[in-house]
Amino acid sequence: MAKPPLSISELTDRFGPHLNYTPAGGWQAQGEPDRLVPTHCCFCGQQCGIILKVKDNRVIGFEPREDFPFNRGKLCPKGVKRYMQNEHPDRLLFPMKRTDQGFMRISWEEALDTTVREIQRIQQQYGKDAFAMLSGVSLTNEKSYLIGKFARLALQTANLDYNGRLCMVSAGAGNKKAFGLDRAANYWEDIVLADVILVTGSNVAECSPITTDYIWRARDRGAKLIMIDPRVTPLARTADLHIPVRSGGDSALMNGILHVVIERGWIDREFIEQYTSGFEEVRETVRKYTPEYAGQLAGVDPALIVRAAEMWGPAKTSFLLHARGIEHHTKGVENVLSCINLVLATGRIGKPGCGYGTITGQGNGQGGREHGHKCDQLPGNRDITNPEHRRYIAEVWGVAESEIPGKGLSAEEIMEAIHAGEIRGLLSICFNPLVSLPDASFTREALNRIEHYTVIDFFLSETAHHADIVLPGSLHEEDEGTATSAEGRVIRIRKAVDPPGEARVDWHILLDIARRLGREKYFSFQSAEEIFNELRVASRGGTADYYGITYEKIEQNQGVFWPCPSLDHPGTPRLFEDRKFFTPDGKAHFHAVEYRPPAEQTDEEYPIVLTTGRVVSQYLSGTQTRRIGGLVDQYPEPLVEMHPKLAEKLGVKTGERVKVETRRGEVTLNANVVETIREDTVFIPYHWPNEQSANLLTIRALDPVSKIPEFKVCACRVSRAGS
Ligand SMILES: Nc1nc2c(c(=O)[nH]1)N[C@H]1C(S)=C(S)[C@@H](COP(=O)(O)OP(=O)(O)OC[C@H]3O[C@@H](n4cnc5c(=O)[nH]c(N)nc54)[C@H](O)[C@@H]3O)O[C@H]1N2
Ligand SMILES: Nc1nc2c(c(=O)[nH]1)N[C@H]1C(S)=C(S)[C@@H](COP(=O)(O)OP(=O)(O)OC[C@H]3O[C@@H](n4cnc5c(=O)[nH]c(N)nc54)[C@H](O)[C@@H]3O)O[C@H]1N2
Ligand code: SF4
Ligand SMILES: [Mo]
Repeated sequence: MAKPPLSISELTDRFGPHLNYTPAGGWQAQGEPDRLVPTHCCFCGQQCGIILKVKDNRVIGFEPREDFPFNRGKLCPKGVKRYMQNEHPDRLLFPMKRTDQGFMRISWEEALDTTVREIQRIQQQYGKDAFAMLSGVSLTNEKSYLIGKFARLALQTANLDYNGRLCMVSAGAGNKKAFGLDRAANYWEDIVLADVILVTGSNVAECSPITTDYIWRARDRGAKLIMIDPRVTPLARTADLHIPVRSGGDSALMNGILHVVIERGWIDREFIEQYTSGFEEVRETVRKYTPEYAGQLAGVDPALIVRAAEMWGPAKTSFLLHARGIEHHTKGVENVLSCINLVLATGRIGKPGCGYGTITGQGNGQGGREHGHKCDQLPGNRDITNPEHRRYIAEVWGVAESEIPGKGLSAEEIMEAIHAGEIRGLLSICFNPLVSLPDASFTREALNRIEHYTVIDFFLSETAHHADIVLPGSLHEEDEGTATSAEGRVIRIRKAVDPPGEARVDWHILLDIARRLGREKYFSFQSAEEIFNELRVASRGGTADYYGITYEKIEQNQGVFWPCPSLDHPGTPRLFEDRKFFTPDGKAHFHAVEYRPPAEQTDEEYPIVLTTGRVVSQYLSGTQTRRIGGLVDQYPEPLVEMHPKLAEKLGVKTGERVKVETRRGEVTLNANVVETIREDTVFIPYHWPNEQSANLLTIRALDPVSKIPEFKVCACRVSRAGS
């Protein structure tokens, strides 16, 4: 018997409200598209190619792009549903101000006037740096560049930072130290040619799903796969070797692997001598990291360390990939350097099938970390404290060098300064810190203290609830631009539709604020391409050199890999082929790394390791994906993953409530009892707000170099709820 039709509300729950259900039954045909717009997914750093189907200024559907060389027709569940944000009823359609009765619609005039008046009041009263800006790298390169310039020349504040501070900065700092340049060393085709692939701290199948395809293609050729993770993630279940490191043990573990590689003579002496520096110190340092000692520090069987060395050491080609699992630590930079040491010691970089890379996170996690919206950075990945770099950018911008503020506070430090009353005002775009910063109760306290807060977003995020003024910005497909993928490939994001209602293109809003601040002469851009052309010049001669990349060239070549220093340069898919590195002496640098414990270790009171991360169907703070019915269905609420032995001790089963407590706070969630996690560890995905927020538990401890928070390890206790 045919099932009765679902009610409208059931349909909306299941599929989201964008599809027009006709009471007569079935879906209303959306008709044939009048335009097809090739562009890219707005979510992760893989930047899969998609085609949006557009009819009457509405996105009515989409197809994956078969022609785009990275994903070749593949997409993950988020990519498939991304276009459902388009006509979502939660889209912000007009500016609003917060009143005692809730948010009230206001005019753009009033919204912008209030924002500018408050910026000026706060800066006059407390100084320029008392007004901060936070930004994000779901934004295009054009917007990232513009925001760097906007904060320095329109707001004239030093305090600009971005959400990549929670994401890419440990890798960035490690890459710069070792190679003098911050990008994956290879395009992903080199993964396919590797004989051994070592992946650490990355849940590839759920978080960079299309990378799985490259690893599988390598394995079809016989490649071996080593996965290092406290959980047996979906890809790890198929690995040749899985090492269940205890969160925080990575630098010891990598030192242990290198110890064995050196002892067995698997190093590349010629490469080390000619092209690197610092090896002797590393050799000295890892001498004591025997498999037994390293295994004890990392909480793993020493035999696994030996096995990993035996797989990596003699291989002819290899690829090492890592992600936030090793980077979200108070020693994130050291963890990254310990991985790079292994790659350099075996000399397997800059050749076909020989490579290294961090898997970037947000859509433009790569490009967004190059063009100057980091607190310590100017465009082209220049250093804001370097006088020569400052002079160059001052010239491009047409200002005196002294007009460019100095190094500002990093994202978490900005929140701490707001909490301390040192920063009084904030403008944020593309960042949801209440959900994504550690120690959410502290963040909430800070937001409650702020004197003025303006947000630019297309949905009312949890943080935006604290804003005084909300400005409706643009979705990915409502603006032109470029982004840079995990591979270092600069690609074109194309406009498909106009922003709905009174919503406006993000950068038009920034230009309007700059004009009202009396700084329009620095912001006369008429198009995204004009911004890009200035970015090209600003990046010229920097390590992230985009000068030779144009919109036309990107379109003709399915993307261009930077560095691309001149118009006739084809781009650089594989770095370091000429054995030249971008450090001052042209060599790759080893860095000796001693193991340090995490900021908070387990003890009698808090005996369990808490680690946090992601699930395939949700994205970051969830503002976008918690609004898409089909994705919510896949994983509707955060679960506490735990091993059956721990569950038995606590007397809980899957689906029963457990309380997880740390020194910062507590949450009560359902247990998910799985054999794929260490017995001493629990894992909670962080995509949910309020009482379901994993970040109520996490610790505000930062890496001293990169200033990334230690999301991946703190101490907790777990109990049956109500007991
Ligand atoms: N579905 C989905 N995909 C995404 C995102 C998303 O939110 N959802 N976000 C994007 C972004 S911005 C990012 S940054 C990436 C993140 O991508 P990943 O870094 O792959 O994702 P995470 O879940 O944060 O962490 C990865 C793994 O680290 C492990 N881990 C925890 N502690 C340690 C440790 O001490 N050592 C080691 N070796 N491993 C550890 C966890 O068990 C987890 O499996 O994903 C991108 N893609
Ligand atoms: N416990 C724990 N916490 C974590 C992590 C973890 O693993 N564990 N991971 C960290 C990592 S790696 C990351 S990257 C951060 C991410 O943390 P956030 O950056 O705070 O997360 P998003 O959800 O991307 O928030 C971005 C906001 O920008 C909006 N937005 C997206 N695109 C655009 C755009 O084009 N224009 C405008 N105007 N707005 C836009 C979205 O609607 C959303 O409200 O979270 C970090 N927090
Ligand atoms: S892998 Fe990333 S870019 Fe590709 S469809 Fe999924 S979320 Fe989008
Ligand atoms: Mo990230």
